[in-house]
Amino acid sequence: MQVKTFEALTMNDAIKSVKNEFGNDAIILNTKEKTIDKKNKMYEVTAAVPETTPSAGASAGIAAFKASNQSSEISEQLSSLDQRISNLTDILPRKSSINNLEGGIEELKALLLEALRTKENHIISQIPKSMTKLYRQLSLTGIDESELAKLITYLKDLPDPTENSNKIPINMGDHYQSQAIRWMLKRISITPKWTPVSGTTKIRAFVGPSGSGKTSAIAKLAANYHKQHKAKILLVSFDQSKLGSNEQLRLYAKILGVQFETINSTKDLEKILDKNTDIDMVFVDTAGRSPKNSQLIEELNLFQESSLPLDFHLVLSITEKQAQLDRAIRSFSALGISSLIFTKMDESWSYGEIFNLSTKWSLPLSFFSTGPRIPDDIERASKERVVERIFGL
Ligand SMILES: Nc1nc2c(ncn2[C@@H]2O[C@H](COP(=O)(O)OP(=O)(O)OP(=O)(O)O)[C@@H](O)[C@H]2O)c(=O)[nH]1
Ligand SMILES: [Mg+2]
Repeated sequence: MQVKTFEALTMNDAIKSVKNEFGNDAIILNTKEKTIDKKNKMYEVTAAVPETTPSAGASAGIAAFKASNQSSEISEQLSSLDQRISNLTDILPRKSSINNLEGGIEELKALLLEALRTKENHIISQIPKSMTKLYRQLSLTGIDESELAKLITYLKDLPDPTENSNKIPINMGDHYQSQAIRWMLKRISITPKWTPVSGTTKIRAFVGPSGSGKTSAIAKLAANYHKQHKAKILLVSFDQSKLGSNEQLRLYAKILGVQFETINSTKDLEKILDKNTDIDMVFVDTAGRSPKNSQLIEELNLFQESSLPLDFHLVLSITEKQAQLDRAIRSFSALGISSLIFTKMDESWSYGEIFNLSTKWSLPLSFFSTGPRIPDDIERASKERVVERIFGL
């Protein structure tokens, strides 16, 4: 209970003050008349009000009541919000569990790496010490695990060279390297030379992913066969992919002084060859096709339907990842690939992919492009060159 004494010059004013401050529930406890001087008097009213009752006048009381009502609504809403938030935090992973998860992933990574290391160490531990340098070197140059496993088995099965060495010391590391080179040489296949035969027209279409070096390779080969073999060359562009896409080859043909034609169909080529029966070699340049777009690759099938004796040669840049190159071979193999041409050999550090892919797909190698210069930067593929690059000889 709150008790207070109110003073006023009239009793009425004193009661009003009580009502204003304590409201209608105020209880008058006492009234007193006080003489100030001869003329003036003061009235004192002592009133009390319960603690819960609104503590101001009527309007203040209503306002206070409303405010208390609103605040109870707000506090209800707040508590439901609180509940929802606490439900959400129950569902959401706590920081500690995220930390645990991250820790778990790190642990898994470490385990995986450890497993890989153990696997490699296991393979290495299984092979004689004199073979480990060779294993690591070939692994670094990109030779596939499965090929390496085959090589190691082959090397292990070889007769011990020290038995017939007449006590002359043998460097086993060198021995295994030369045996590995022989093993590789046997497994790489190279196309027969593209020697022009007079009276026959050989048509070769260069296909491959965009920018792999098809047009450049054709220009280089045309220049070389034209100059060195005096072959009658026809350069054909079957590339309507973009405006002016034929122009690059047209220009090369002009510089080299060889015939150039553009075609839109195999019929066009048949007509051109009917009129030019003395042509020895035809190089057909095609638009770059993404291995992802099988429809574009299938378009080239129309060459199969014609009676023209045409071979497809897949031009691949060695700077691409092996998975990408593998995908390209898979996609273009529907055409029936006769050989692989690897370009940008000057821009790569690892050559194991050449061995992996040609052996995996049993595809012979025909040419290596060793730089951008036309006509110099091209060479006929050879087993020795592959091995030389792989072993860094
Ligand atoms: N460093 C290097 N660059 C090369 C080699 N071969 C081609 N190039 C460059 O690669 C780029 C593309 O060569 P192109 O011959 O136009 O390739 P493409 O396959 O005909 O390209 P698209 O017709 O667009 O599919 C050019 O800048 C060439 O100079 C090579 O062996 N080494
Ligand atoms: Mg091109």
